[in-house]
Amino acid sequence: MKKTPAESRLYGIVDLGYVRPENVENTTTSLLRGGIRILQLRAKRAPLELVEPLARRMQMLCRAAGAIFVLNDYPEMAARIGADAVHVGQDAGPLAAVRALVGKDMLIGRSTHSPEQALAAVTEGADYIGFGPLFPTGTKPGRPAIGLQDIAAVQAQLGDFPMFCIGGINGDTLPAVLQAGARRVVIVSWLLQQPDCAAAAQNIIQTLNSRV
Ligand code: TZP
Repeated sequence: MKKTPAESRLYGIVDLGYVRPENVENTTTSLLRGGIRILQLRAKRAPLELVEPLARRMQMLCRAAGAIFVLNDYPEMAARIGADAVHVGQDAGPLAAVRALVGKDMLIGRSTHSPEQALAAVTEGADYIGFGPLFPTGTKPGRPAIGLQDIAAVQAQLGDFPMFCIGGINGDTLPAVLQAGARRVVIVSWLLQQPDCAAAAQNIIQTLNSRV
């Protein structure tokens, strides 16, 4: 049965901006141990010959844990390695073109930065969306923060469609994000920088499950 992102409230990203290639496997294992069931490899500016073996390894680890593995940015590679999902930005063109590359069974996620983009991505056939950055973040430098004010209205229009709020979310900002109507979040740098990221993920998931 196709795994669904809607089952997850916390989405993790192994970002090579924070994790050295030789630590990808350990970090993946820790995040999965912490209960994350949708996990992305984000490898901006890394050579493709480095990305593909890391993606294959993460796909195997995620599969063994029953988690969704998402490859950021590379639909052809995602198709080649049999990734569960591919995540693309606004610059990837129409989702129909991405769908043509990855086939009918792969999940497609799209980054969105406004209510209009969020609704458009869903109309175009995204299986989930990212919505943000809510706050300024060093993980996506130069991208203006969109704030919290549109979360509730967009989520209300989408029903329980999986919209993952993203950007600058951490243990301190999470309560305000939930208060603003978020049901699902992506946390990148904060989680990766915790001394025990499995325990940190577990705590966040508990908070999400009790508050949402
Ligand atoms: N897209 C919008 S914000 C962002 C991405 C990939 C980065 C979020 O990272 P962090 O470290 O959780 O702020």
